[in-house]
Amino acid sequence: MAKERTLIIIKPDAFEKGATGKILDRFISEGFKILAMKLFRFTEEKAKGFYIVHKERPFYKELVEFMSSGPVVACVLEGEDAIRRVREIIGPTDSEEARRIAPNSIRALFGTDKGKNAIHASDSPESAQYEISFIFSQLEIVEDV
Ligand code: 3AN
Repeated sequence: MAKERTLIIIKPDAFEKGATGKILDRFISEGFKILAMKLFRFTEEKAKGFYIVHKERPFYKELVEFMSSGPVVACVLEGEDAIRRVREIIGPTDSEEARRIAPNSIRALFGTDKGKNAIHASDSPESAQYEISFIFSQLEIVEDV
């Protein structure tokens, strides 16, 4: 399996509860390299653009409002099979389900429900590419960590 890059976003709920350091530490201890990192707050417009694939979903408005409700921390992570492995570490979308079936996952440990679920991670190579370039410029990604 080749090295892959993926994007994570520590969502406003996890940032507010002070979980950022613990979440970053988890990915570092699982062997991922952080190639880029940014603390910022989405405007509603930017959150809409980031989540454009979900624009027809019933929860789109709620998702956009939540993601722009406070600061977030976004990172580019690199590692073998990173997209699949990071999705496994974050757990299922619904944090309550995560507590039942993946109790050590990040959403089980730090999320609340389906909406306030602590963390986003890219779900395919296409979405990783779109999401990384949505948030980071080439100069902000370190190539030789
Ligand atoms: P995931 O983030 O696990 O890939 P998706 O792609 O189904 O989940 O949904 C994208 C985001 O939309 C989720 N991270 C979650 O925050 C939000 N979301 C999904 N389902 C709901 C829902 N029923 N109510 C509110 N927000 C939701």
